[in-house]
Amino acid sequence: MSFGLPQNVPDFASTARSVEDYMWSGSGNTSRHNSRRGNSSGLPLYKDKPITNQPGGRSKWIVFGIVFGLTLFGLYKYTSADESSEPRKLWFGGSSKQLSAKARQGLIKEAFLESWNGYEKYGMGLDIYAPVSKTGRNMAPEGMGWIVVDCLDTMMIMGLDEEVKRAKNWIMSNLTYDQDYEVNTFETTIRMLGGLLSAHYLSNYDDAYLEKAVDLANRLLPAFDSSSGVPYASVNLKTATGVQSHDDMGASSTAEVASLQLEFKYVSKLTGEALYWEKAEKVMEVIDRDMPDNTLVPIFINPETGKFQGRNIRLGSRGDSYYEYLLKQFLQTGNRELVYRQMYDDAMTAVKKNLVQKSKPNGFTFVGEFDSGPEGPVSPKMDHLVCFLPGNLALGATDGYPLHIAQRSSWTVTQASDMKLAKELMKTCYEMYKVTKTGIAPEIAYFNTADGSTEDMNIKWQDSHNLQRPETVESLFVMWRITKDPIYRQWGWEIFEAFRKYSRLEDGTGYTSLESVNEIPPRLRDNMESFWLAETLKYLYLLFEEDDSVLPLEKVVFNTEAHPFPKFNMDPLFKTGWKRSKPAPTRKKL
Ligand code: DMJ
Repeated sequence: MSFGLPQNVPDFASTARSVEDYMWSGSGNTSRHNSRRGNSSGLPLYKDKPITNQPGGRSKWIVFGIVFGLTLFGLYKYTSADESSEPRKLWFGGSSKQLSAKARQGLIKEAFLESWNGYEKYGMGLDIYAPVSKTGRNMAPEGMGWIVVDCLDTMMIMGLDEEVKRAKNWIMSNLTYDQDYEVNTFETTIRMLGGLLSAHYLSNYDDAYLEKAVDLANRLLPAFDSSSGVPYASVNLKTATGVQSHDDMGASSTAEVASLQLEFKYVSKLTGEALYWEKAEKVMEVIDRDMPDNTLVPIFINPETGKFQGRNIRLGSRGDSYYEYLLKQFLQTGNRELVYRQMYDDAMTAVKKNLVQKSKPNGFTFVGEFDSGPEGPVSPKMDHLVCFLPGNLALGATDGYPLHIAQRSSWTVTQASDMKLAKELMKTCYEMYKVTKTGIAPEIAYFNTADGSTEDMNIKWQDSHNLQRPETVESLFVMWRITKDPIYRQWGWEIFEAFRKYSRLEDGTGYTSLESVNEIPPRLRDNMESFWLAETLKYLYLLFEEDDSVLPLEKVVFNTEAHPFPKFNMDPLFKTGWKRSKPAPTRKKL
């Protein structure tokens, strides 16, 4: 479990370098993101109200000048996020429509700072934080740095240098993985390993983060020591033993075993050690061997047999990021590993054929589920988690390039149909927010497909909570970058305004989850998920980033917890070590 110095420093092309240079050069650090500067020149307010020559004498002009000046100053204070982290009353009514993208970014950054400052003051270092009662607790005996590590790169992206320094200091002084504790393999990989790797990347390769990351990766590796190579749901970080799930008859979730690959392959690239790569890609080979003919996979897989378990198929919980990582594995290594592209394309074809449906009366496109296998009916249930899909489809159609550029090279029927579906689903995900009383989406919605329905979706009471999830704003960010259609920024802003109105604590010390999005005022649920800081606010912030060279989608891949990694060249050390077992038509029926 020892960490040696990286043997192979990645040969990132200048394209990826430019991202780091932007983040950390004089033009890319805090001052670059300083909304104070941006607002002073960027606010379009009053631009349509020129001062005209009217009667009234000099004193009238002086009074007007003072009032005008004070008004501008007031607006400037309202929208400048860097001035202080004190709570401030913000009106999100009609006037906010006038705000520039820069000003909006400032307000999103302010929401981040309120959340982080509250956490830092009342719960610094704790894994679970309850912002209403201002209490928290650890998961592992000495803590996992769950929130600190997960949100570190958001601070870097927002240019919060002082906060980054304090967070790094906490990590380096307090965080140890040498703990006799069982962690969830997937969550620890995407949040902690992913967070450390992207901090390493965005800090211009600060080895302190890499050293922690490799220590953690080594402690996670025993999770893959099952008979099949499919990882166990959990792993003990000290005793180096994988632990089978205590529920679900020992099965691991399909999304969980197939959403570790970006992280482990990047560790291989950074260290030059093939072991991480091999363990991660082996899982994909095992999945492919047992894949049913329609290429939609059940949400459980047994780590000992390597066989799928059960007949539940969905793109929501336990299924979601399997489909996301099929595409992103292909993108991460520069479109070289065609096997993942094929698996992704097959899966999307099957999703369109089997699970995509229209609601009544307004014809919203949604993705349903199979509760009992492909022969059974499609359940019209859609988790908010599925809202990663519009962005993912757009990413797959364009490889992350702007749409007009992607369309210039060969633009196939499949690409066009993926893009169309992306737009339709994006609208549906937005509607999941609009239909509720708070304007915030529930965890799950049920769509109506019967003639005569008066509403497109129903939200059951038990599904009406909100955990500050990121998927819709994640997709909005991707859709904006790819299409440049301003509607996606507008929708993202409305969603932010709703969070600002209903999830924010009145004393300005943070944001929290809700018991029901259909209750006014909503009862607060006393928990802030780490992905609020790591994903939701990061994607919202990037949605209003004016400079497209900040984390460009054609050059970076975001892991499923919104941690950006650079795309990289596999040569000379790595290659795809397996081939697909059979073409789709000759596969078994589920
Ligand atoms: C995050 O941990 C990740 O985005 C994961 O893929 C799904 N669940 C949460 C956010 O909702």
